[in-house]
Amino acid sequence: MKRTAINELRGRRVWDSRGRPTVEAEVVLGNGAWGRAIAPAGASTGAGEAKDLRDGDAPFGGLGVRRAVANVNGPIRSALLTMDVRAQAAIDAKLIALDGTADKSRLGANALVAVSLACAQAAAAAARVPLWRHLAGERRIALPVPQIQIFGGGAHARGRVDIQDYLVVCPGAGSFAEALEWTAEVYAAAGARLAKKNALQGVADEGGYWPAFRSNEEGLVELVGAIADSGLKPGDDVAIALDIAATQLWRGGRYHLALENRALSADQMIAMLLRWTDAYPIVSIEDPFAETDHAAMQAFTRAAGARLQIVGDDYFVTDAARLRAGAERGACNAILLKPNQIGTLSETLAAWQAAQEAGYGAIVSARSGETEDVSIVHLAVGWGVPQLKVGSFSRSERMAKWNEGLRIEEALGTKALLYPAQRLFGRRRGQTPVDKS
Ligand code: 2PG
Ligand code: MG
Repeated sequence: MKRTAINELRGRRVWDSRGRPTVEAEVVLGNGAWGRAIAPAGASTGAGEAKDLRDGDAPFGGLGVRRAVANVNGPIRSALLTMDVRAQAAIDAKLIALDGTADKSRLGANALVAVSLACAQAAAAAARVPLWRHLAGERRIALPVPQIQIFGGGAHARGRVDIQDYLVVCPGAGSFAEALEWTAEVYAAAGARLAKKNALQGVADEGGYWPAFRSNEEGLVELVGAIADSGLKPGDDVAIALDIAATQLWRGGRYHLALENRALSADQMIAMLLRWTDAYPIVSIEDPFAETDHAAMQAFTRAAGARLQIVGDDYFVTDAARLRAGAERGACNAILLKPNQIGTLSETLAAWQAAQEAGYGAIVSARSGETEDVSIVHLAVGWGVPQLKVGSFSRSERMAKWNEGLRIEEALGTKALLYPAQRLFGRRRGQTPVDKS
């Protein structure tokens, strides 16, 4: 048996951060090196996403993964045994062909992504390097800018507020470690503010506070207040990013803000977001419009794309072809990269490459249902993706990933350079545009 050949592949059911079943895959090589990975799961999923295979019957609300695990232990195992684990593209091509569907629904994107990532982990283990180094080779490396949720809403907090994620980024931080320090202060300050006004209802699915706001805009006011309470400068030190997840609000041609008891047309929604962008230090907005509302996505990008990062999540679903089509029509200027949205590592990489070719920004992102698996941090660093979003600053499925970033920054030593956030967000209103060279 060749040292790097796949000698064993096992699938098993484990549990995610919402207490729901998910798929873990473990790959063992001829030389005994091994890799393991766990599929995450979304709650606000795009219609174009690859499909998890769920049992659909009795236990766990139909979310069981008996069939997906059986696919790992049956057909996927048979197809991959003896393959060289270093041939990630060939492995992923085999997985895609074996599944044979456009949306990975036969074997399940949850089965495929766990296996694909476990193979990458095993290949890194065989080379005796961490996954980020295995992916980067000798390329110069920098840590990504963290995007961290402070308040959670939408599908992650039973719709208590309409906006799904109120996040912070730290354009003024000099390192990954410093960005986390500032975020820790802002997170604590935000919790204290909510508790004081009796608006704290616990934490939402990604660890951000579950807030009892009276309007969606109140979240922006509180976030700016929390940044200032921390002794940091809103906008310069710490700025705001939003994920509207607007597909969730879209019914009958209007955007429904249930909290405010009103429904906006696309034009009214554009006007509201532009007003917010003028009034608050917002540098990035994700899924500002529904995944099918191309006209609004284009109009908003035309109106605000020069000063705002506009991110397609449900809109692009980590699909290189969708990204290219979006770039063609001038919609958004950045993409969210989630491996389980498309199913394999190689397809995720293709989406990142397509983004670079189109001059789009990119953010590697976790899902709302996560685990102790920290592979995505390694993907962001190893591929040189400039931003990373893994939810809030509490709960260990989130903190495991921030902590892994700290370890990588330490391993890089003096070579650790945060991607200059000023470069990413320098087009923000009031700032001199920064030369991209
Ligand atoms: C998103 C993600 C993570 P979900 O919309 O960006 O915040 O949520 O995993 O539920 O799709
Ligand atoms: Mg999103």
